[in-house]
Amino acid sequence: MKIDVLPTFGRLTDAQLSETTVIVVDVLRATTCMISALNGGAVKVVPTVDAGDAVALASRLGARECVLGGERGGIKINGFDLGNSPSEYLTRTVRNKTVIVSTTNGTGALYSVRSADRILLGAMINRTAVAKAAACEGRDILIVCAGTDGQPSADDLTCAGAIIDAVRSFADLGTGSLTDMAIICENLYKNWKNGTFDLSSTFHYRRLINLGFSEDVDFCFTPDVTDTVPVYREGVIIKL
Ligand code: 3SL
Ligand code: MG
Repeated sequence: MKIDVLPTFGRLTDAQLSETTVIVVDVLRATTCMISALNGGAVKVVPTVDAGDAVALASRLGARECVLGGERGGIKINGFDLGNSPSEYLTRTVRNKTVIVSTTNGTGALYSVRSADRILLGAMINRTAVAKAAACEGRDILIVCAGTDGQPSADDLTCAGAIIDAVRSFADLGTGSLTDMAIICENLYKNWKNGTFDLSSTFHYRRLINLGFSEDVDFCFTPDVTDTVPVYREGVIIKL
């Protein structure tokens, strides 16, 4: 088994996506919110890149059926029901509803891998569960990070490293199993865990703190809160 990490999403070749288990990571905060929505009782999550598409889908389904969530620049989109804080998705608001979400980077990352055979959603809160599910698939693993505005984001790279570290409990990762980017991510995670790397100096992490979302950030970086592993298939996210 080989593990690679893409620091930002982009155009992916069929060769990168076939015979591969893809894990999409947007730890701050899109994939953490989507996992939380399923834990909050949502029937499914439908990600859209364009906010207008989200609104159009919501009006087709009707307000009784769905909840509209998402952000731009970290702030709730005007007219949407929810923003992009995990706590908003862990409430009765989403129970038995279809959650339609559009976010700055996370929904684009999902769309970019839509043709892959198997797509799982990863975050720190489900790092061991998603690592186990991916390892059990027995295929090579490609972790696709959402990044921030087209740039690599240290929060995602650290989370990717946390997932790789967890895969070690379920698969034999010998020399040569990890690409250099995967090795870098795993070391970043180890440094974060032992306190020698401080995420609070990094761009998106700091921006969320400055916007008043420090509780979100703390939750998003709490490992193994849940066993929920979402799978993204035919445009819809459900529990595996
Ligand atoms: O980029 C995204 O998809 C969001 O998760 C970004 S934010 O953390 O909500 O600002
Ligand atoms: Mg992010």
